[in-house]
Amino acid sequence: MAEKEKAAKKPKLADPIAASVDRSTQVMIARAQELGVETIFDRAENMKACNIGTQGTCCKNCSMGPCRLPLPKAGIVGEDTRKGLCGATANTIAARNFIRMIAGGAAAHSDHGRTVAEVFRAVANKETKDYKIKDFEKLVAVAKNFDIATEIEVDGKMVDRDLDEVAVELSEKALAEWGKPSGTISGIKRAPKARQEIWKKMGVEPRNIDREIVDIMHRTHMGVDQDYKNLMKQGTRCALADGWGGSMIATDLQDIMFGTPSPILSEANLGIMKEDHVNIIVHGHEPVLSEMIVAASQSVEMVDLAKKVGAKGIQLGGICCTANEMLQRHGVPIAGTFLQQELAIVTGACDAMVVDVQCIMQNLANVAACFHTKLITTHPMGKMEQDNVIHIEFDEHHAMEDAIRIVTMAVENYGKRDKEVMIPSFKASQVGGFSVESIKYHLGGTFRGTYYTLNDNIINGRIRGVAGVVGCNNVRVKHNDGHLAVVKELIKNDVLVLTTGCNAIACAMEGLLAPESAAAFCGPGLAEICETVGIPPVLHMGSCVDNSRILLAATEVVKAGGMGNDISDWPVAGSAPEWMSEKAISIGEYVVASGIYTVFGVTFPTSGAPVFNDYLMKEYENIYGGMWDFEADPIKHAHKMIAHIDKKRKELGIDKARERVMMDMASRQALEG
Ligand code: BF8
Repeated sequence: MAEKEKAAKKPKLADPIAASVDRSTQVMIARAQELGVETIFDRAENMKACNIGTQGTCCKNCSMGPCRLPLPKAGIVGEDTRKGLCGATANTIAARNFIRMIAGGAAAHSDHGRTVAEVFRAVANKETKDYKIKDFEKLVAVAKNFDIATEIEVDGKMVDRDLDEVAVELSEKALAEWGKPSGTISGIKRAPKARQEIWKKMGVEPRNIDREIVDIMHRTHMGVDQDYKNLMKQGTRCALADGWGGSMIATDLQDIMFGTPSPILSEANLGIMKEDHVNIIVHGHEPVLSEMIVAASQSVEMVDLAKKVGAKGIQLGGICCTANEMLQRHGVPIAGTFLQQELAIVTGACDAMVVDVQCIMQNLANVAACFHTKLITTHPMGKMEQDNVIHIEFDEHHAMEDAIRIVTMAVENYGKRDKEVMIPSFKASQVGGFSVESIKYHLGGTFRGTYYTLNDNIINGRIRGVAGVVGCNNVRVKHNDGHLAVVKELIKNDVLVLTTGCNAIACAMEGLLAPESAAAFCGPGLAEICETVGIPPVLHMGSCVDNSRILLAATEVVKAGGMGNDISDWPVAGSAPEWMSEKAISIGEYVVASGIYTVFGVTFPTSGAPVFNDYLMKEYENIYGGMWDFEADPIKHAHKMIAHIDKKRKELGIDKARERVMMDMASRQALEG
């Protein structure tokens, strides 16, 4: 083959500087390329996304297709006559695809919730000694949400009910949420009354979690629902079953068993790995596994074993939402975001990577094969076909035993490192662990235990509004660029940011989760609040299932008063600047249907069906008070959110207060000058 032809066939390599804004990621992409190890960044250079699929108008729900309905270059002029073989319109195809994404996302979050509920049932029935109830106060609070009696009458007096009994009843009632034959899921009762009325009127109250997912798979089968509005109604019902159901149960029961998070200091980025320690990276989503790995790796027995093999200790680190779970409850440092998973192995210092479910790239096995790293799958649902992957199935009935086996394997692998270790030195300090309960305490001021002070500072204009910025990385855009640009623009404009998922990790790596960042990045009003209270301007609220915490925080704001009677009334907006997963679509839909205007970046999967797209982005506001939006440019993205926040301030009549605060600040600065 001629040299020229050979060069033409050689796969392209990513430009590390163009691929990420994060220096450790840039360094490690270059290192991978130097070692000839392929990563997702290189693959993205060689495989382009399909335009029609990206726009949501490719139907492959039967074998007569796929029917592809590309958007004409000049847009739709006149009537949209595009249709598939069966006659399905672009709206029908895009709506079917969209709600199938919701079903996928809701299934992932909710099945995680089911696993947690099953472990909780084993705890309640004393079938496992490895897990215990840590937060009894939360047990009682959650039980009340399920209408479980927490007091009983004895001799005419009300006394506390036995908490073991309460736990057993709660475990049964929680598990029933997946399949109860009548009624609606319990979680929706926690939303403001006005919101519940909207859901009732629209007929979108979820019946049970599993049913809403199955319903979507049925109605999107060839030849069933062919009305995009009706399809979306079910999409909403399913997404609400995720946010106010499966995800919320996951968060609540995890808090009961593993502890409700409160602010905790830690670090983030690949620089948390240590050359002279055994490094174990835990990656995935379900904390039932990582809780045991944390305990096992801190045990004297395991630390002694590590010392015996010549290491100074055991360094745990997390990737993806497992990282967020271990951070918020134990302060375990975060090694990186979704896009850094392969790079953690490329350091040459990862002695074991332990994975469970969701957001785990199959290419990890190929990368691990180039190093000494043991890649261990632990979930019956998440195996890999490659021969070098070890499967150790994790079970709550012998959880600690499994964890010790895994940690021992990592320790014994320490001496087998076969490539020069290269750990980038970059890492940042962070404070994580802001639950609904701990925010209440922090912002409570003299009125400890309420959101009154937060409301007060929104009303007086120091805080312009609140934004939930969440979601994934997407290799189609520069890693972390969108996340950081959106968040920095928001806090610069006095918008307090609540974050979860990979956005939280991106912010942590940039130092935005450290209280000192307030002085450097915030507008004067938000900086003043953060400095007075001692919080960062970006509050880490956990993993992606913990977006349920954001729903409940929004509800607390409504309850605290002064800003309308529904979530859609107050100055709040949502964002996922670099989304990629089906879970993000499910989250987006339940957030929007809960009344929050939400902007997505990168691309939007209904853009090929303009009528349906407008339904989500315009008509939705009249139905739910919240609506979808799309903006790829991060600064415009942030300003769309700020414009919505300002619109809500105006509607509430609190826009003048903010002008006064700004004037005060200006006059103060003039005086100081
Ligand atoms: O559930 S943000 S890339 S890690 S899907 Fe995945 Fe997206 Fe990260 Fe957590 Ni959420």
